[in-house]
Amino acid sequence: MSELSITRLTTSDADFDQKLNALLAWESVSDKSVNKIVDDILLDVKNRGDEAVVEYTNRFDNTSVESVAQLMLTQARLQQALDGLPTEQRNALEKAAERIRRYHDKQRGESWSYTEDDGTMLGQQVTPLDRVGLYVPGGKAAYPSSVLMNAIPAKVAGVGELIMVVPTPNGELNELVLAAACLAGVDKVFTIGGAQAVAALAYGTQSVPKVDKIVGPGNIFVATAKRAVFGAVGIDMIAGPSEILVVCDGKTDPDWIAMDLFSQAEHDEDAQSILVCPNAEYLDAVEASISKLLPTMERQAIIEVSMRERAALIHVVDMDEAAEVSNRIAPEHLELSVEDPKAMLPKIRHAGAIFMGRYTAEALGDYCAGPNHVLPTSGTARFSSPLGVYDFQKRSSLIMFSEDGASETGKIASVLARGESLTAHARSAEYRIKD
Ligand code: HSO
Ligand code: ZN
Repeated sequence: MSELSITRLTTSDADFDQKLNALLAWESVSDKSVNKIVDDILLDVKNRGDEAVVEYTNRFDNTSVESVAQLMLTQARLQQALDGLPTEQRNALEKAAERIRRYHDKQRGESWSYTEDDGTMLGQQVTPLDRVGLYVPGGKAAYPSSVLMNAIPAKVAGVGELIMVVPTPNGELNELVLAAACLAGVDKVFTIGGAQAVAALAYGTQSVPKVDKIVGPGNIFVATAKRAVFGAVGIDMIAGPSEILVVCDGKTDPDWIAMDLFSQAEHDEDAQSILVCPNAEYLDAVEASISKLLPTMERQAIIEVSMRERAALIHVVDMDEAAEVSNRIAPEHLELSVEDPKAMLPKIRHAGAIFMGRYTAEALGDYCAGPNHVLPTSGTARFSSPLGVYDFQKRSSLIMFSEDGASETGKIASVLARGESLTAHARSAEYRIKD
């Protein structure tokens, strides 16, 4: 048993709001020296292409290659990784991929149009992005599940070419990551990472094709590089540390809840796990489970820091107040560990993913439930959504006027254009007005 004191908050405390704000405060570190290093690398790769990519890769990943060609993996190599997996792992990866694909199939945006009485047609055409770059981190945060979660929606959207980059420190490849890339249908893989990989994708080099959008998580160098190339290419959201908020009615096995809190805490010392409950004794019971289970955890050191620095047990008056607190936090993952989660759902307005009922462990969502595990963090669920097929598609407006439609609607345009003193606009519309 190891005693771990976890922050306790009570909504009835006069300073609850301030305490909650302090608990949630998390600034992504933006470091001037990192900005400078990244800017230099971006410019160098932009100017010198492959040559710079090779130099940075040899320096940062401790390799000794002579060309980018040596940093490219063939489809046969990806297939070999998949074929080499133990059967149990291969089956699990295949089942997860199947479930993720099935869910994302529903998200495909469809083109539409309508025709007005005079024959004018208006609509929206949905098209996939031509080429997308997927960044996969090396080392500690190399998650094959994230390869599936990023690559499958891109392929479902119909992206023409999906290019994955993954650093291989000391030349070591992660077989599970390659197997996931094979299953998800990644088209090309370069074993490069860091800001140099982001630059290669954003600007293109002699060997690395220029992409239209870069997705996937990375360390501070990667995140800074992605921010810097935004505009030249699209990027996905810049993810903060993982978070979980459990809202519980006090009737779920406390060990289950303790482990659910650990499941996100084990990602990172900065991860945040919060439990909200109207029953104070239940909060004590979960705290006891936390102390009991902590020594059994392989990642005890990370979990301990995360729980000590960023976790909280929040006592609320009732479940309505629990929902209010949840909406204020707008968590990445929300577990509704209650008897009737469907009844509670209408009260929930902001959350990246909502895990409903006592049996729905958030961990299933991380791997194989089907929905995406790339979710808005740090309260951004107030205005953004999970990664999805729609992030790999774009929409073009369609406008086709009939002769009669051009004449009638042209009169409106003409008046408005003259109001703006834009005569060419007005006359362009007026040419098409019938006498
Ligand atoms: N919970 C993480 C995703 C992940 N979990 C990957 C395990 N592997 C961010 O939502
Ligand atoms: Zn996770």
